[in-house]
Amino acid sequence: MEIIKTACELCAWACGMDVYVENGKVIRVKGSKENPLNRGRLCPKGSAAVDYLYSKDRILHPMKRDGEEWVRISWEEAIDVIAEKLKKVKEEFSPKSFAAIIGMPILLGGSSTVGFIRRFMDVYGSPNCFSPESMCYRHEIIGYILTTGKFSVADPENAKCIVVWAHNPHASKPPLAWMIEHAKKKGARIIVIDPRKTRVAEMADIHARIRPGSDTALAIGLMKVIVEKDLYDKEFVENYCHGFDSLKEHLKNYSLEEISETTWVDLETIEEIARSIATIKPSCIVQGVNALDQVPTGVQNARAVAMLHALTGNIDVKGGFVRASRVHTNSLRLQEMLDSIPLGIKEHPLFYQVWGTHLGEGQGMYLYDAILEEKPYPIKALFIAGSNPLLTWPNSGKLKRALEKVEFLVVMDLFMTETAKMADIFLPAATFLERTELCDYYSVIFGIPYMVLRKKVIEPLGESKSDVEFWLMLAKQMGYDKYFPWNTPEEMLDYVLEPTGLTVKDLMEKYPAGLWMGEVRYGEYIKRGFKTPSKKVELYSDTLKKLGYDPVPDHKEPTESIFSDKSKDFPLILTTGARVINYTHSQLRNVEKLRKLNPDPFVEIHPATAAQYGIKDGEMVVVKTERGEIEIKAKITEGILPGVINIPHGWSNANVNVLTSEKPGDPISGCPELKALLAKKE
Ligand SMILES: Nc1nc2c(c(=O)[nH]1)N[C@H]1C(S)=C(S)[C@@H](COP(=O)(O)OP(=O)(O)OC[C@H]3O[C@@H](n4cnc5c(=O)[nH]c(N)nc54)[C@H](O)[C@@H]3O)O[C@H]1N2
Ligand SMILES: Nc1nc2c(c(=O)[nH]1)N[C@H]1C(S)=C(S)[C@@H](COP(=O)(O)OP(=O)(O)OC[C@H]3O[C@@H](n4cnc5c(=O)[nH]c(N)nc54)[C@H](O)[C@@H]3O)O[C@H]1N2
Ligand code: SF4
Ligand SMILES: [Mo]
Repeated sequence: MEIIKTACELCAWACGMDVYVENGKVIRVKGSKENPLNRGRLCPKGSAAVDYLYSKDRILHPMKRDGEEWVRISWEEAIDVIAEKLKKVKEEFSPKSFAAIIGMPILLGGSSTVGFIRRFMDVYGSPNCFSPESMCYRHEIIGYILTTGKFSVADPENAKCIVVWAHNPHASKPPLAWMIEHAKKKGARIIVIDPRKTRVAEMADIHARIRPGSDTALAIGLMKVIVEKDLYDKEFVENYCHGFDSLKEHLKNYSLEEISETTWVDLETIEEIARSIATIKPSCIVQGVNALDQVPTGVQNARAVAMLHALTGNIDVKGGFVRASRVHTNSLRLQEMLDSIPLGIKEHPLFYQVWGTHLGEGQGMYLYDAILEEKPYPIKALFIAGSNPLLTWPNSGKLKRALEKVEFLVVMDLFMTETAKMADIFLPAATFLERTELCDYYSVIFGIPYMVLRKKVIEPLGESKSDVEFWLMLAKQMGYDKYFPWNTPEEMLDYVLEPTGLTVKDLMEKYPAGLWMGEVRYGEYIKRGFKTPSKKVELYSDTLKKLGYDPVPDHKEPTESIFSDKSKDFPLILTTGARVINYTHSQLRNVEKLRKLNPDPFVEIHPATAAQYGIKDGEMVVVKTERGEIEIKAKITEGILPGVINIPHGWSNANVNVLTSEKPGDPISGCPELKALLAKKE
């Protein structure tokens, strides 16, 4: 029996995984003790990796559509058909008429996997690459960069006061939950801001049960207390912040009473949170991965989080808001294509780049109309790899019409997903246990400067192939050899790794469990300042002002506000997508031991709201918004606020995205609103 060390990819965090292999078959998996993140633990999803790998539902050969039927084809035929079609689209329309949606598993393949697909598109001439970052995390990155010039993360492990804001790590980020539990044992104060009673809320010292979509108002309230009660770090603010006086003026526009009414958080709690983060040192705010993004103030919420760290003197200090150095590798992008603008960027330029830092992709919410209305130009060929947008992207009804209209749809996946069912060509993907890739993003998600090679622990099952292998084959067929001189994904990885002085062989043999690739540097700004135009933390943003956005975060009601007339017809606040531990988005419903833990989709309803409508626990109810309706099982729980309902995403039999809208909600980033909508019970 061989034990191969790799990194899990069943959700976003890359826990170290020991894989036990016997005669070319995976027998079991365990958490790697050496991994700095999970230190030997795995969550239920990671523990079920063997069932996932050998699922009977996997499709292990390419197929093409023939009317209503699927016909099995060879890889050669699939590549021929795809290459032919791509050449035609380019000749008859424009290279821009080819678009790709890459999903979470591709993003988690590391910078080289994403970079490789982007390189193909660069050579072909299309900038139109999209990912779930249109609605996740990117907005946080933009907000942090606009404020401090860099992307930082909270350091809860070393903090004495931890604010967990719109985040449910016990379901969504177990390694973080373990860190917070540890910090709590060491005496850290835990503050949770969430409308729902999550597990971390249950162990918290303060739980602010906020009205969904009103977080910017709360952030303003916290700043107001900190500034007006003289609790801020004067030395840091005087020397390292730009626009303090403007912020101070802005805060005068609000009263704490108004903020309390807007947020449903009482005055004492607002004051207590503000005092805690300002006076307990070090303190940090762990922002959730998407909930604060998916509102009209998505980027501004992240600005507010960064600003609160600055006002309280917690930037670049151990236990505060820190940045780990990143691994420097060769980029696979063609630099000359960076100026070619994808869809949605004319409308949201900061989504693409901030002060010359390219964040690199289109705003996917503009893809719907590009396909349906052919505006500003038609999209004729669409590739979807590692994503199930029919369940995970908003406004499924409209997206379905778009997928029906697009002339040529290729889907690469492990399973016949709802999205794959619409494809012209299906390509069978290999899982993370059947391919080699670089997992080089621990520093971005946890501030841990660590890198590990995710390894091919067994040969791909059937005819499945890794995504990179497919794009490499297609590149050769298209005659792009000059740009793709590599024969295998491993050769490409050696090129990417060059600046590190390491090779795939080194990572396999010398550092199988991974290695530290840098350090967390504290107080760097003292020597260098911040990488913003003012060289300071920008409490007031001239960049935003110039582009016509609010220079200082300002509260905006969700487009569908409970205080608007629409609430007469749709009186319930709907928040969507809260994670459960055993599933990742639309995945893993077919793994029996995970399904048993949570067999059905549900809508969480408070007992008082249920009583108002006469709904019993377990009863099927119809939930409706302006976009559509779904039938779903009621789960009555004190865990949600009265008047608010919560529906997880990713279920084909009760798809919450039938209810959501793809309309860009955040004017800066174009993020759609998925966290505060209005709904009714039919
Ligand atoms: N098991 C599992 N883990 C995952 C994933 C998964 O699908 N399954 N997905 C991964 C990905 S890609 C992501 S983005 C992360 C997301 O991980 P998280 O950021 O933790 O996301 P959620 O669970 O959607 O939301 C966290 C909390 O935000 C609260 N919330 C909802 N609306 C609001 C609001 O308006 N204000 C405030 N303050 N709180 C609100 C919800 O009640 C919920 O408890 O999880 C990652 N990890
Ligand atoms: N209403 C609502 N919708 C949401 C959210 C929400 O909070 N509310 N959250 C959003 C967020 S934050 C995110 S990140 C998105 C995620 O959206 P998606 O990225 O679409 O998420 P998944 O459902 O995980 O889809 C991944 C697909 O890739 C397949 N797959 C797995 N491994 C591989 C591989 O190696 N190669 C290939 N080619 N395929 C593979 C899986 O079988 C699965 O079908 O969902 C978003 N959708
Ligand atoms: S939290 Fe679970 S699914 Fe996510 S990487 Fe770790 S073990 Fe895998
Ligand atoms: Mo996400």
